[in-house]
Amino acid sequence: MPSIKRHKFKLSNEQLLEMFYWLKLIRSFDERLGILVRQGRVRSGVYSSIGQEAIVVGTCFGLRPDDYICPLHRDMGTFLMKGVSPGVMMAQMYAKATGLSKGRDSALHSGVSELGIFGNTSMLGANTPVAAGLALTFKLEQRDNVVIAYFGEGAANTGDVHEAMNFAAVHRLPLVFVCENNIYAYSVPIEKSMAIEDVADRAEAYGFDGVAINGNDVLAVYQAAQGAISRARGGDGPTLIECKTYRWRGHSEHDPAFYRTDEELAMWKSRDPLTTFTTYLRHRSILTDEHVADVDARVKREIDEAVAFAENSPDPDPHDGVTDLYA
Ligand SMILES: Cc1ncc(C[n+]2csc(CCOP(=O)(O)OP(=O)(O)O)c2C)c(N)n1
Repeated sequence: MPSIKRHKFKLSNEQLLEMFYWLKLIRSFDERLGILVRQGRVRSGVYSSIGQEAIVVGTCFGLRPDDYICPLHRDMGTFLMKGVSPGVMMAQMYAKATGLSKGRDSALHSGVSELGIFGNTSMLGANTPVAAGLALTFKLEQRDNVVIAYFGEGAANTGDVHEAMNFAAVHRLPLVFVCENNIYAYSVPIEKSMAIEDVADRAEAYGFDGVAINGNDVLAVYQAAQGAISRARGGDGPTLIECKTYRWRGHSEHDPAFYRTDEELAMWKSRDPLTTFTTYLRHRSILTDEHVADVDARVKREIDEAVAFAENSPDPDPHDGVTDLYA
């Protein structure tokens, strides 16, 4: 079986700087959301991805517009990277009429088919059989598109995920499974839900490659994702990439996360994906103080504008509650 680590996918300095921008934008968007929640401005549940941004950026970077993603509740950044504007995303979190679902749902249940985003449901893991269905469509229509299905290590233990992996393997579907292993499923630590070390080991049992990588290293994620994507496009079937990571905030903004220690959090903060990548770019003289100031200013402006857009957007019209329904 070919190894997903065999190939090296080159990135230009411009692309590396673009990755830096995305990491910063997603981090800052999440930080601002945390503040807005405390100010009572946000109506949606907020599931911060701070600390996990390298997974989103490393997997979405270079995806084609007509490739599909099936994100999980923590993957707000994938929406931004797939082309949803920060303003519309913020309006979604405010449940305003200008948001993705026009104020109908909380947070990340919306999809945008023109952008290749399939909205998730609250049943965790249930997005993976849907992703397999999408990938089957691509295969039947002989399109060389791929699907990325994201799920947590908690969701990895649901029956849906096992069925999706088996089905994807049998039909050699163009599907990349990305497990965001952040150690906790809400308050449940991984050792209380799995008897093995790596979720990635399960792939072999279904008949495809699985790899466990440092999910806080955006370049490691990118290399693994590109390998898996190119194999999927080439008809070689699915891959499982397990990204080891950690969420800095609680499960959601209403969770103070008393179930973990300050020392553990401090240790993971020392592995900050943004700081690590910044150091890498600086060492290679790709990133200068001027670049950092430019990106910071751009990101701040974009988020300020997004907040202003959401604040100034109308609330949904109650009559719209019965439009766009299927009977
Ligand atoms: C099928 C299902 N079981 C239980 C829940 C309740 N629940 C909501 S979030 C959560 C933890 C999810 O952990 P994980 O899948 O690891 O993703 P993470 O939130 O850590 O990114 C649970 C158990 C759910 N939403 N769906």
